Amino acid sequence: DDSSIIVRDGDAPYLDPKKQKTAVVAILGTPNAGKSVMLNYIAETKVSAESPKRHTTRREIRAVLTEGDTQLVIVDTPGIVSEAEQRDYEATLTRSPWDALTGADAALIVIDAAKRLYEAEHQMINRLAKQQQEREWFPPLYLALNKVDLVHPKHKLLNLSEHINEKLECEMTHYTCGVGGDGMRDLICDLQAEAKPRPWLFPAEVRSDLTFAERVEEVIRERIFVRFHEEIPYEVDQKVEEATQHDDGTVVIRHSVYVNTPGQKRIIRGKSGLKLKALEQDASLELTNVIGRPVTTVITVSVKPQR
Ligand SMILES: Nc1nc2c(ncn2[C@@H]2O[C@H](COP(=O)(O)OP(=O)(O)OP(=O)(O)O)[C@@H](O)[C@H]2O)c(=O)[nH]1
Ligand SMILES: [Mg+2]
Repeated sequence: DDSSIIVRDGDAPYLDPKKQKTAVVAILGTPNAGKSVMLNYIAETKVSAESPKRHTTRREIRAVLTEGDTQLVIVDTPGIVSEAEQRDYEATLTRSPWDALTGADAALIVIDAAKRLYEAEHQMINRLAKQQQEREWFPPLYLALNKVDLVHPKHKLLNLSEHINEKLECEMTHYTCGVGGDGMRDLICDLQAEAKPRPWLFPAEVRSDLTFAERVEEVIRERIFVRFHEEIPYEVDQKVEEATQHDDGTVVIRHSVYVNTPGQKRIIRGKSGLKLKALEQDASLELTNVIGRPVTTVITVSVKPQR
């Protein structure tokens, strides 16, 4: 039973619910824009898997930051794709990324400023603009032009900002580097200012809406996305079998990974099981950071039973 192991990654004092303020912020953007990196930066810990591959995030994940009287609940979403791709892609998701706007106090639109705008970005911006014009109330939009570290010369950012702001009414445009943190504090302050007097949705010390097992899975999923290619990261099923905390504080996690074919199993194990060993070490390191205690991860790979 892993319920006794609590991920303690925040420490905020008690506050009378009548004095509490809350803002729910949906993050929207095309695949690979850096949404999950931004969410993890705000949460100050790894909540959502981040990787260089498109479609790393497949479902909504909430991260929580409670500072002073204000709780920010940031909703990570799967990337928004072009209309041509949308039908097939959204069929693989339980919820459309757009659904996150419902009930949000604000939306954070993340754009990869280091590449040009493609069909998916144009269509996303146009759809937001249309909804903004048509609806009586639409959540205030904050624009993050992300990956500024990769943009040279910097005046390109102003052109991009002007272009988007002509179409979309944004409260503020931020220039951010999600990996380095540039521009992130100002952005967080703006989002906190959207908080309304309302009891917090999560206890102050909680950093996400994921269970312990889900957080472990998300970290291991990320390491699989980073280390394995083609269809493999998209096809694995995962299960935390057991998490045991020893008297000395160390945690041992037994984790199963299921793949579709014996070939995929061979790739994940690698020659003499070396790839799997590296994955275990990598996951252990990352989980040690997240849980704040030394973690040993043992991963078993099996082929899914054929129907
Ligand atoms: N150089 C640079 N890289 C960044 C920045 N932000 C994110 N990245 C990288 O961009 C890649 C994608 O980041 P994610 O946060 O996983 O992207 P995402 O928008 O969540 O993507 P999906 O979940 O697939 O929709 C990762 O390799 C990140 O390290 C940034 O500010 N600068
Ligand atoms: Mg993501």
